[in-house]
Amino acid sequence: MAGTRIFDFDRAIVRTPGRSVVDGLRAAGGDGPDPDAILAEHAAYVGALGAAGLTVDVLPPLEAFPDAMFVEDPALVFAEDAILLRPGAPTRQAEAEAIAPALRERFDRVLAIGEGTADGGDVLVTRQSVYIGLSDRTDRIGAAALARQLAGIGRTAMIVETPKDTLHLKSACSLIDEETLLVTPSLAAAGIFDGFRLLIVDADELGGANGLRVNDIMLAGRSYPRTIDLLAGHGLDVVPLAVTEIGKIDAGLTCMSLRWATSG
Ligand code: CIR
Repeated sequence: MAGTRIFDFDRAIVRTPGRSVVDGLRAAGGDGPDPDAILAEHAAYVGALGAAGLTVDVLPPLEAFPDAMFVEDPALVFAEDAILLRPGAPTRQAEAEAIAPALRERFDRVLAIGEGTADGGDVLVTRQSVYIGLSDRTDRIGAAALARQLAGIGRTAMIVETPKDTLHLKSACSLIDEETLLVTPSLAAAGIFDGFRLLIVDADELGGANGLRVNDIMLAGRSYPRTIDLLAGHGLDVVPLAVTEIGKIDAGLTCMSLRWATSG
């Protein structure tokens, strides 16, 4: 299937969470997630991607890396190319090396950034450009290195600021369609998305800003009813998914997969 729209995908990679997910990074501390409940959330997510029409390859758990189920962070993928990133958290750095063989099996060309740090969660791909958010995980050197690799494959990068106190750029925004983004109030106020229509989540549903548009459906956190209404009001076919456990380790729906459209 050729991807005709930027959110059309037919393939995805995910990774089953290990029992060590209980030690996943979390900025605010607190209790770790329940590994069985995370498995259930993950299984529902994989099922939803399958129902949306994607073939989902499931990689095995990596117990040595508590956050390895968040495969979006160590790599960025497009129809023809993959780019290995350099995760900014010390405990996650080796995840890029760990996912490299799976990418080499599936992509003709696997590029890499050679310096700095950059997490895939800080990368928002739109039709016009690829936004790279500077954050505690993505530094200027890594962002510039990624921008150079993107230029080499014909994509324009825009380096922006991830809002303070936000883990990743995509913790605060999501692609809805070619012209529309779902954003937090602070990201809307930052004015970095000129030219897009913005759907702004309620101040008490900030976590709802991370959703995942896949083909004709929109995956959204079940804990965010007003965001679900907002998305449905925009005409989207919303599939609500439980995110309570992954939320305990600062994660949302985009981070659990790498998605792409095969070009053949
Ligand atoms: C971390 O702090 O790295 C993980 N506990 C959560 C990563 C979430 N990834 C994402 O938003 N792309």
